Amino acid sequence: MKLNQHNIDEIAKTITTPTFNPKTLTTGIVHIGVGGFHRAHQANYIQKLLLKKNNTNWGITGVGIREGDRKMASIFQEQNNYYTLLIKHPNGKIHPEIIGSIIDFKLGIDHPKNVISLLAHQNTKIVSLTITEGGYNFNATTGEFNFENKDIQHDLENHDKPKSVYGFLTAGLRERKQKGLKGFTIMSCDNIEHNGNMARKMLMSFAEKQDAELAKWIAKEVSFPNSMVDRITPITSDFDINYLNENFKIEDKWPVTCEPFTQWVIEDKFSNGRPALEEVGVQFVSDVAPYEKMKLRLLNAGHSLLGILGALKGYKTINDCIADPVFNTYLKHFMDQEVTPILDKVEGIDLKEYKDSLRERFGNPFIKDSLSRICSESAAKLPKFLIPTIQENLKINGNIELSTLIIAAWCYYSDKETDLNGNQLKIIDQQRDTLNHKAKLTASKPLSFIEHKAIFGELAQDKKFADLYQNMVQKIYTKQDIYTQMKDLI
Ligand code: CS2
Repeated sequence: MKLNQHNIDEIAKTITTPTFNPKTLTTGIVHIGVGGFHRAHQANYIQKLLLKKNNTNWGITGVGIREGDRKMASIFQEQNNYYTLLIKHPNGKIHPEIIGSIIDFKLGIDHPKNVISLLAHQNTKIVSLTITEGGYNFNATTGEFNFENKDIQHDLENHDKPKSVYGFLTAGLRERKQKGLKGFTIMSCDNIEHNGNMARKMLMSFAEKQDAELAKWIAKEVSFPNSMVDRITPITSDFDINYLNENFKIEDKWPVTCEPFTQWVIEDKFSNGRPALEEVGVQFVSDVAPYEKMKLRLLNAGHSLLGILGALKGYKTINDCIADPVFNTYLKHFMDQEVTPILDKVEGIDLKEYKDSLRERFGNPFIKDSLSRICSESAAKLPKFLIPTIQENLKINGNIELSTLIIAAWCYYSDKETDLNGNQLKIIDQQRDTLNHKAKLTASKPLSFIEHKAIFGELAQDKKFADLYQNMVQKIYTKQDIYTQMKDLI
C-alpha cells in the first residue's frame, strides 16, 4: 500500500498516523533544507504540537533550493507529504509513526516566485533553516560573507529570481516590507555555535550590499534566535524501506530513521510569534551558548573522532567503533581531558551523565550510523567541532594530544583516500581536491595540510601543536598504523 492521502485511513489501522488532517492546517513555518534531520527533529516536534488543540496555524512548508532537492520534492508530491519516522531503540524495538506536519513542499529552483510569495505570506511567521555547516557562505579565513560565490553575485542583481538562501530570504522580506507586513523570525537549526548570530551576520552583509534600505528594515524586523539541536539521524537504508514493506505493507519511498533521544534548546527571541513548543519538550532559554558548545564539542566532535580514526581502522559504523574498547576509552578520555576543561557550566546538566549518555547513544547497534556520513564535509565540520577546542586548550596550556591525532589521521585520510589496509574510502567533501592536494605535499612539506588557513587558521604557527602533529603524521605514514598511537594515548 502506497503511503499517501488516499490510503492513510487504511494505514492508520496498523501504525500511528496523525489524527489531524494536514489539509486543515496553514503554513506558519517555512523550512529551507528538508533532509533527514529536519524530518526526524523539528517536523516531529511540530507534529506533537499539531496533535494538541488550537495549533492549526503552525504547519510546515518545506522548501528546496538546490538541484539535489528534486528527489525529495517528487516523493513529497507522490506521498501527499506523508513520510514515516522509524525510531530505533537500543533493545532492537522499532517505533514507526507517520508524520504529517510538513503540509507542502515547494521547489525554488523551478518556480522562485512561488517560494517568494510563500515567504511573503502573512501567515508565515518563522523561516527555519538546516542548510548545513558549510551552507552559510562565509569566508573561512576572514569569517566574513563570501561575495565571490557565483550564486550570490547572481542574486545581488536578480532580486526576483534568486538562487541562494540569502537571495530568497531578502526577496521574501522585501515583499513583506512592501505589503506593510511584519518580518519573520529566521531560526537556524544547524550545528554551528551561535547559529542565529551567524545567520544574521551573513544575511545582513548580503542585504546591505543588495539594498541598504531593506537591510535597515530587516535589522529592526527580523530576529535570529540561536539554538541547539540534537537527534542522531543516519542515512535512510534499504533495510528501513523493506522493514515497512514487510511488516506493515507500507510503501514509503523515503522514510527517515533516528534514535529515541531528542533535544532542542532555543533562545526565546521571536519577532513574529512562535508556537508553544515548550509544551512538547523544547527548552526555551535566554542564553543557548553553553548548550551549543557542550553539544558541538562533545557529540559532534566525538562523532568526527570516531569517524576519521574509525575509517582508517576499517570500521564502517559509529557503533562498530564504540564496540572497540580502545575507541570507546579514547573517546571518553577526549571528552574528559580535552573538552570538559574548556566548557562552561550548563544549567541543569550533569556533565558526567551527559558524556556517559553520549557513548551509550553512539553504541546503539540498530542505528548503524555510517562513518561516511560522519566524515562527509569534514572540512566544514572540524572548524566548528574540533579545531576551536585545540585552539582554546593551547591558550590555557591544556592537553591537545588526543585531538591532534584526529587531525594527523585526517591528513592521511585526505591524502591516500584509503584506510590503513589500502581499501578505498568514499570521500564526500566539497573541499576534497584541496584537502587531497595539501595532504599530498606532506612528504616534502610536513606541515602543508595544517597550513591551509581556511580550515586551520594560524594553528600551524603554534610550535607545540605543529611538533606534535608532525610526529604523529610521520608515525602513521611510516608504520601504516594508528591503533598503537591511540593505545599509547589512553
Ligand atoms: C553528525 C551530526 O554530521 C555529523 O557529523 O555529528 O549529524 C549529528 O549526528 C547530529 O548533530 C546529532 O544531533
